[in-house]
Amino acid sequence: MQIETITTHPYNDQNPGTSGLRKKVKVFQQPGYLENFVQSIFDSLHDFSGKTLVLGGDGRYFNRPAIQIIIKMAAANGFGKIIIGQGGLLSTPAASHIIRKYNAFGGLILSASHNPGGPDEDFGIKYNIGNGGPAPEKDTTAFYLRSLNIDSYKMAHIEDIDLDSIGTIQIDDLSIAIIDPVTDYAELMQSIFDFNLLKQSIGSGYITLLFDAMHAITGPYAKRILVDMLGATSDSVINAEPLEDFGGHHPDPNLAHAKELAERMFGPAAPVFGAASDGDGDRNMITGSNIFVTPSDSLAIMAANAHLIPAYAQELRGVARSMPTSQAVDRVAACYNIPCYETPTGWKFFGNLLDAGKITLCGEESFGTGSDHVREKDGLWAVLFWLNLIARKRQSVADIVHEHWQKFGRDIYCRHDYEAVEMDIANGIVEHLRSQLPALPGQTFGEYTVKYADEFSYEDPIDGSISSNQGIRIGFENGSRIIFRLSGTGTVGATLRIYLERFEADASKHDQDAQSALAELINLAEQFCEIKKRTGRIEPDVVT
Ligand code: VG1
Ligand code: CO
Repeated sequence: MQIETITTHPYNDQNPGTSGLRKKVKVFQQPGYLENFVQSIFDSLHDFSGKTLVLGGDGRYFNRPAIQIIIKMAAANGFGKIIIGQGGLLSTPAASHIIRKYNAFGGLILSASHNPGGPDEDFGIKYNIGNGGPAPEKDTTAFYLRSLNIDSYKMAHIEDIDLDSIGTIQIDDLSIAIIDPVTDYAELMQSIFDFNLLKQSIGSGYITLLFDAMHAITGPYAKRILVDMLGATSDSVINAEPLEDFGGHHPDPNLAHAKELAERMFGPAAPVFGAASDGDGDRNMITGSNIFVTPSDSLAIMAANAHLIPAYAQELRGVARSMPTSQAVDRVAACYNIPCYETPTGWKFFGNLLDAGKITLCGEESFGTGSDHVREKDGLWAVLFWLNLIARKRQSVADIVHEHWQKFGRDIYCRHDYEAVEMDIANGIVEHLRSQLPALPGQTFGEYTVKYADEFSYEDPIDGSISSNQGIRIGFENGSRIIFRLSGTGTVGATLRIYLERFEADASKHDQDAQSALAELINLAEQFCEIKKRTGRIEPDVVT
């Protein structure tokens, strides 16, 4: 195999964010841009000669050309085997599983997740380590530092690979396996959930369901598992064909973007269960007939009922949530007397806790839930978890949620996102918030007295690493919280996220609409951060 070393010039903006490097496709198409970043990753890793790399993406625009480039680079850098999903497709949780199952050295996942796709939209790439999870911060920092002074990358002279034919291709010492992207993952799901019970419940018509794949990666997975294996009708999966531009929509599973699903779930004759997943298949939105389940509640409900799921019946070791996720799961952990960890935003912070066996379930408010079965959040897993619960409990989604609130109280919750805010204004808001923190504790605003006001910093309990500046928190004596964070996944300007939460113990008040129940906190948040005043906007772009 002939290997060429190609001279390059560094780019100064290849610092991975919350989940890999995300930029506009046009940025990735600059000469050497993708190559620099991939070579920076390989240069920062050690001892992978002859080992296996897993490779796949969510099928968005630029997925295929990027895969052809990465194959040539992985070959030139000495990998012995590359496992690729047919068509260049692998959902993020499936990639995580395949890395683990085949003892790969690591994997490259090509996705910008819920961000839109197409020639003028977003592309992304992230590296996952041998445990199947996102590279920890020490690695992503190393990739970035290397990218700042890289001067060459390596490419092997091989033909483009046929990504659509399953089978193994041998080129000198390199073997390239094109595998079915769904089979291994479907087997894993079968080992976790009660598929016989699910088949009965769906086959008998007790559970009717609707799954919106949003023209993204979960289409083939949902069809195989929900339709072929569990017997759901074929029209139960909508927007099932992965498209390079996701049909021109944001593959973001929330009520605003999964419109058709939302209309049907809140319309007459709604199915029992409805769900959607995102671009790369790691997020989930859970709904039932006329009810939306917040991701924070979903995590808490899963933890409270995990004993009903075959894989978790024996033991729930502990749980974890990202800092801005509501405290609903904390109440379950306290009741069950198991540990509950609070981590910064981003799945990479759960990896050590999962590897060390400290936690079984974890989740984020951003439509992400998962368990120790892989090292990523997992959209279809969450769907199957809920279906299994409905089948076991013989209750509707609404009944499951209300019963949970009755037992544990309700953490009324919402998130407001202000997108594409000018960088200077966003930085000004953060500075302004920071400057108020020392004086806030003890101050009273209406029914809210500030208990603490700080910037979240996390010390990893396993490796002792410290991650600071992970969001500004203002906590009140009554347990309510307002949190401010700048997003680490956007590609235009800055996105300010405001997370609001208030606990309600009184069951007679559980049916309130979150926006009205949180109105006073929403006003307070504006008083603290002045986003409307400073940008002239009148409302958030997205409310979830
Ligand atoms: C967002 C979410 C975060 C999630 C991340 C990746 O990050 O808030 O909880 O882990 O996206 O999810 P940020 O920095 O924009 O708030 V995915 O499905 O985009 O891989
Ligand atoms: Co995602």
